Amino acid sequence: MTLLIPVLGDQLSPSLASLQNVDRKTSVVLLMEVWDEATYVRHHKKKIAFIFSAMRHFAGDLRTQGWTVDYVALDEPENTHSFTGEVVRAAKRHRATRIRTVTGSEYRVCQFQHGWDKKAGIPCDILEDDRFICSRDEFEHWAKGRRTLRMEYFYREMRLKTGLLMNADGTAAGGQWNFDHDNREKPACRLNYPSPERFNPDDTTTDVLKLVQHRFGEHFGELEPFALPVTRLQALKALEAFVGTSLPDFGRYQDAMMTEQDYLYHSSLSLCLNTGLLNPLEVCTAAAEAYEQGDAPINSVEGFIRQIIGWREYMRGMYWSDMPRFASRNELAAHRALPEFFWTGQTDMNCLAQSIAQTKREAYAHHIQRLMVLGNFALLAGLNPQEVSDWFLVVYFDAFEWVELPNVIGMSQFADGGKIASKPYVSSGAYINRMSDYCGKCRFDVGQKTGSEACPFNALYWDFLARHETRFSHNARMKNMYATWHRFSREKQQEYRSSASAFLETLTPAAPGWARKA
Ligand code: FAD
Ligand code: DLZ
Ligand code: SF4
Repeated sequence: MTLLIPVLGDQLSPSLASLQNVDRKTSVVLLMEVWDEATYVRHHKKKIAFIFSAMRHFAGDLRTQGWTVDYVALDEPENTHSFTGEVVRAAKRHRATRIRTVTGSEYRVCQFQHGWDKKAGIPCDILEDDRFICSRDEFEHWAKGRRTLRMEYFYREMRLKTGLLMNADGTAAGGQWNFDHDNREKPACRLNYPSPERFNPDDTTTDVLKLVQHRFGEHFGELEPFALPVTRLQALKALEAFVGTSLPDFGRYQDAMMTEQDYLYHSSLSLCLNTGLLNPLEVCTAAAEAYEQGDAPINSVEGFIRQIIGWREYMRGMYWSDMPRFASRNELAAHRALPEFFWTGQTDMNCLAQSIAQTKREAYAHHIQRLMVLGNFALLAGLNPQEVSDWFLVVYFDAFEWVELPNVIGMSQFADGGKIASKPYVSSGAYINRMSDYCGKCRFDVGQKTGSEACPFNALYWDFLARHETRFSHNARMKNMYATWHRFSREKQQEYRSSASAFLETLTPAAPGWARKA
């Protein structure tokens, strides 16, 4: 009897449920590089290289631990290039009598897994993914009967559940659940910024880089230099470096954006978390220990832990609560095509040009660049949320549908009608100017409100509010904005709206085929 254990590209954890309590001698672990996964959207070259290299290293680690690993490389002639095709082929090759797999993180992949038993003609056990802090059932239970599903309340439950940053008497460490009001600073220009721990490519990664350049050379983004962590050991080093150097200032500079400082005080650990090289609880425990030892302040540590046990877990729950409909939600009826500059980076709007150039170079932008520059622009301009979502899924090294979709469709584009965000994340140029150094080097003037020299965010902001007045004017958190809008004269309102229209007409739509094959 042979047990076949398919391990997917984001399941690279030694603690994976399917690898526990089985006899290694009668099991074969299957890892598959398949064309379908690398091209269902045309992922950033760095992202493909990261996943393939991490998969190959993980296979090596498993072999060292005594597992038999069947690794199907992309260029293997018999490769059918789909998960299902490879599972069926491997089941035959190894005369497998049973399949044991951990449920895929994405709806699309789960659909495939549910067909494996029939297609391979043997039973297939699909195990829960216990690398999350909150199971899907637990989230459903939390959500049941609640009128609104706000992250903050979910987060408090996760604090209680994990005991992270909790005092012995059950109160929150530091006397508050949330320290965000301390977290809005912009760093002085001449500070010495930390940079994340990076690693020279070894022979395995060098082979992968050649393969990706050869097979995916047309995909978006720059492949080299490539220095991402690709093993668990490297991921642990990156975590240690983050906790030692960036975590203490993570909180106060969390919302800041600086030219050529791609990471600022952010961890860039999302790719390690999302592929399983790091476990969310070990990352949070390392941060909590830094607080307990007096090495990092509470506002930083609480803010960081909230992102992981709060936002990350909450987004997963929200994704599963509304799939598959979530993917096609478009509550604000936004239909404008994604502009070409999202792919080329060629725009005079410096905040967007900087964020896109960095995305091309690193396959990374931090949260505020994603939310308040790129997402903000897309929402104000009324871009189609599915095209925006495809862009985000392609370009970031941490983009897997279960976390990308709720962040884009829900949090950023309000296309879920406000299930995730209590109000749309929109701002004029003033916010970007306050939190970044982008505006000083922009050809547009952030101080001008309308006209061809004015920062486009200014007119777009008021145009958005006017377009959606019926929906948002009764939102308590937006009353002040509408009060200001109504204080404007009719002529001024008209000027804003015409200025926004004139700007929107200058946008060139992207040619089809950038995100998905035309
Ligand atoms: P840090 O700032 O160091 O935060 C620590 C960790 O917290 C991250 O590594 C991540 O695991 C978690 N985290 C923080 N915010 C969120 C969030 N909103 N949702 C889920 N986890 C969060 N995150 C992804 O992992 N994949 C995506 O595809 C993705 N797409 C996004 C799209 C948009 C429009 C927005 C607004 C956010 C998106 N995020 C996504 C969330 C967040 O921007 C990234 O997790 C973060 O920028 C990753 O960088 P970091 O590791 O340096 O994060
Ligand atoms: C994103 C990705 C890519 C580019 N390639 C592969 C691959 O060849 N093999 C694999 O197992 N996984 C890959 N992935 C991740 C999957 O698309 C998907 O996100 C995960 O299986 C989770 O559902
Ligand atoms: Fe962006 Fe406007 Fe500032 Fe230019 S002026 S960088 S477009 S916010």
